[in-house]
Parts: sequence; C-alpha cells; structure tokens
Amino acid sequence: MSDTLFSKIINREIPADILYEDDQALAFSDINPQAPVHFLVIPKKPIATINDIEPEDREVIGHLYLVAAKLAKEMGFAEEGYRAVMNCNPYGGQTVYHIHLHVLAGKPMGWPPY
Ligand code: IU
Repeated sequence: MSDTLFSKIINREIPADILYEDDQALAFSDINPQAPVHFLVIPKKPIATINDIEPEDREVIGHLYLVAAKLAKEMGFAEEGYRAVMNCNPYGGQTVYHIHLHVLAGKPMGWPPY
C-alpha cells in the first residue's frame, strides 16, 4: 500500500504529540480533536483498512485496544468511560488509509453516530 502521513509520524518525518510508543504501536493526539480527549492508536504496520487485516495481524489489532485501555487508565478516564472506534472506508468516515483506533473521552458520547 502507499504511504500515508501516519507512516511519516511513525518515522518522525512530521511532528505529532506522541503519547505512547512500543515496537508494535504508536499513540498520538488527533490534530482535529472531536472531544476533550481525542487520540489515535495505530499499528506500526501500515494496514490500510479493517478489510485488509490478515489473520497474522490478530495480535497487533488486540494490542491497539490494550494500549487504548492502558492510556485510559493512566490518563484517568477509564472508569468514566470513552469511545474506541475504527472507521472503515468512505461510509465509515475513514480519511486516512492506515488503520487507527480513535479514542475519545471527556464528555458523554452520543449513539447512534449520525
Ligand atoms: P478517519 O477515521 O480516517 O477519518 O480519521 C483520521 C483522523 O486522523 C482524523 O481525526 C484527523 O484529524 C487525524 N489526523 C491527525 O491526527 N494527524 C494527521 O496528520 C492527519 C490526520 I493527515
């Protein structure tokens, strides 16, 4: 797949407010926050969409949720609650084709999302 800006963030070619990093994942603040807390957790492996997840990606996809929950606890909003969501393709609202888990917190979230 072609590179996205998220590969440049991983490679430190463009700046981002990085909250967490390990060998598999990176978390950084969203540049256009939709809630008082809004960050993205991404795999370092550039998977384009949910549809492109392969069986061997199971561990890293689960890991994204572990990172989200770890940061939620550390940042103090785990108990209050939050939204962790991945958009897929145009109808899902995806604009960057490197999968990312949105983590939104700090206010009650509406449902359904339209
Ligand atoms: P989406 O689910 O693909 O629509 O989400 C993309 C998100 O990536 C969106 O919330 C952007 O504000 C965010 N983002 C970013 O944080 N930094 C960037 O350099 C770019 C997009 I490009």
